[in-house]
Order: sequence, then structure tokens, then C-alpha cells
Amino acid sequence: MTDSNATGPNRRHFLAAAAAGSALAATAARAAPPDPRITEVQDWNVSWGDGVDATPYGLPIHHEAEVIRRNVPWLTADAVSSVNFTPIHALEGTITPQGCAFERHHAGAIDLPKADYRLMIHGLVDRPLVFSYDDLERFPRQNHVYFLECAANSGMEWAGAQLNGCQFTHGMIHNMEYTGVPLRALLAEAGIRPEGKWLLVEGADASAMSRSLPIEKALDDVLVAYKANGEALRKEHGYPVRLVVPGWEGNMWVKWLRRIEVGDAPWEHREETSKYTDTMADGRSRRWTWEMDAKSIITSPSPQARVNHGRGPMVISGLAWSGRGAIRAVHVSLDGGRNWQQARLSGPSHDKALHRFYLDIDWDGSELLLQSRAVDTTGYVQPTKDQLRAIRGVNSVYHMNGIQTWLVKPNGEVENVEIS
Ligand SMILES: Nc1nc2c(c(=O)[nH]1)N[C@H]1C(S)=C(S)[C@@H](COP(=O)(O)O)O[C@H]1N2
Ligand SMILES: [Mo]
Repeated sequence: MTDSNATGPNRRHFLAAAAAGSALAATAARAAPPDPRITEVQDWNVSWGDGVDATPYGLPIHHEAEVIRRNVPWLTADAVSSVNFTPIHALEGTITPQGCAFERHHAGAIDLPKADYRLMIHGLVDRPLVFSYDDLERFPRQNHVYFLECAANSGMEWAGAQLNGCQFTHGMIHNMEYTGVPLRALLAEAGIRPEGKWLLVEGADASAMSRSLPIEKALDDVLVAYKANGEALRKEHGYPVRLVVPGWEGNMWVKWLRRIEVGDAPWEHREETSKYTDTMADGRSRRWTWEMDAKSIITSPSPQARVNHGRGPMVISGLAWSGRGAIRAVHVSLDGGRNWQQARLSGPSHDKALHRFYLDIDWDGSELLLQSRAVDTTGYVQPTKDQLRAIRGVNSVYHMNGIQTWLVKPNGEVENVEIS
């Protein structure tokens, strides 16, 4: 089986390179010593494969065992109040499989059966209500693809290039297709009183994760979700029910959602004051940073996805997203931000969801300083780290969306560096 009907530019390039006798084309076109993978009978050609029930619910094949969530053990004191990171350097397309989508817990992932699930809505409402899981399934459903990014994603990079791999610098993100009920439908059942302007949303885990949500957002696009990518939520993502707060910082996406209280003012809980708040250069803190600004990252090549081929065709692949809408354009620089080229967007372009971009280049084998820059549908352009520091100072931990730089060395190694 060959790609004899492939007539795209890359194929033509390979053929042209073959004619020119380049090192790359030698493997493709010249007579090489007989390849035993072709000339000799292989085990898998003549023996039975696994029967249909070998893995009733499939796992990735063992050859892909490196593509897993990973944590940075020294970041947190223990694993129940901790975070791990999505292996974005090894994924493609836009949807994150649940099995390797990062986890962030403040008191561990709890085991909450559907039968024991309750969601209470009370406070400034006409009718306080409690919904069971089955009740939720009787409301009209919607499906939407959204990214979830932890506000702390890339936070280490405020202090300069730190972690060597986009899994660790940018992996506190995932993108799933959620099935759920619009929160406004449940609020309509309870009937919000005119003074009701804020919601407290609370989780059932021991952290009782609590955040204040303005009523405008709650009535807009917030979902009470129970499926992701077609299947039940995984335990670690809030089974059986989590809140989906499109475009807003991950902390507000309360897992194991158990209570919604309607009030007339925000609660100023721990997670929205001492945590998840940005301290500015003058030492004062900025109140509420809900929306995630536009951001992008080249996932390959990157420190964990080095270049294993020499000069010639190279695929630069990356992700871009915005909490304010869709991605209008992504620009890629090969020289640390001096010159920019328009990348190619490929795949669905949903509001507040991950977008995939590519730049297909002909690498001359010299050093590259790779950067990407996202532009969203509001016209916002992803800033350099220095532009961000000029506004925010260096006291911030959260909401770092500055442009990332990867140094690609002639030998194919890739390193996290900073050009500001
Ligand atoms: N109940 C509850 N909800 C929670 C948390 C938590 O610890 N408990 N962590 C929050 C934070 S900080 C983030 S970034 C997201 C992470 O969601 P994930 O674990 O599905 O990636 O969940 C949010 N919701
Ligand atoms: Mo988070």
C-alpha cells in the first residue's frame, strides 16, 4: 500500500527532493538493503489477533504507554490537593480523551454514585428544589464543545522559562464535548426572585469548592453537564455531574455539583479571594478575572516532542483558544517573533473551544525560535510575556497567556527558552 495517489505539495516535494538526491529522499526513493519488515513473514501476519472481548472497555495500545497525565511532584505537598497535566505534546486534533485530560483536585476525586446524587437550588428563589440525577436527565439536553483551562496554567512561566515540555507549561487544559442541561432551565424551575443577582455554586467533595457566579453568566451559556465526549464523566472530572462555565477559569467549573444558592451579592469565598486572584505590580489585587484570554502553544515540535527527522518537510502543530469566542487567526514565527506567517487552522472552530493550527515548513536544519500568537474573534492579540508584565507586573501566579518560545536545535532537540 503506497500513497501513489497523494498529489499534495509534500508528496511533490518528496519527489523533487529525490530528484535532487537529498539525504531525506534517499530513504524514500533509492534501492535500500531488503527490509525484513517487508521481505520476511511477521508474527502478526500469520497468528490470530485478540478476540472481540479481550478489552470490554478499551485502553490505548501498550506502545502508547508514555502518553499519560503526569504531575510535577515537587509542586504540591501531596496528591489529593494537587494537579497533573494533559500530554498535549502527544495529542492531535482538538478533542481531549477523558482518560488523559488533566485533573485538579483540592481534596481528591470522590466516589459519588448517581443514586446518591442530589442538587439543591435555594436562597432567593420562589421554590427551593432538590434534583436527583434522574431528574436532570428529563430536561432538554444540549451538546457543546468547550475548553477548560485552570487559571494557574503556565503560571510557573511568569518567572521566565521553567518547565521543559508543553505538557507542564500548558497542560492544565482540556477540551471536551459536554452533554448537559442549561443551568437557566433549572433556575427557571426554581424561579429567581428579582433581588437574586449572584449564585454560589458548591461541590460535594471535602473541599466544598465554592465560587460566586454572576446571574448574567448563569443565564447565558452555563451547563449542568453529565456526559463528556459521549460517555459518563469520569470520576476525576466530577462524576456524576459538574458545572461547565464556558470560557471562564477552570476553578469555577465545580465538580460533584451539589448546591446552588441564589443571593444578592458575591460570597467572596477563599477560592475567589486569597486564591485565583491576580496581585498587580503595586501589591493590590485585581478582583475577579473570570474570562480566559486568548492563548496558543506549539505542541510539536516541543521539548517532549523533539524533531527526529533531518532537514526537509516539517509539520508544526499547535493549539489556540479564547475565552471570549473563536480563534480568527494564528501566526507562527520561526525566528523569535521578528517575522510572522499565517498558520492553517484545521478542524472545527467552536466558540470557547480548542482550535488546531499547522504550519508546514521546509526546514533547512538551522536553529529555530518557534512562537505562536493567537488572534480571537474580538480582535484581541495574544501578548508577549513582556507586554503582559508591563500591565500585570510579576506578582501574578494566575492568568499567564504570554507567547511561548521553543528553541529547536540543529540536532532536533527542543528547549523551553524565553524571548520577551
Ligand atoms: N468540587 C470541586 N470542583 C472543582 C475543583 C475541586 O477541587 N473540587 N477544582 C477546580 C479547579 S481549580 C479546576 S482547574 C477544575 C479542574 O477540572 P478537571 O479536574 O476536570 O480537569 O475543576 C474545578 N472544580
Ligand atoms: Mo484550577
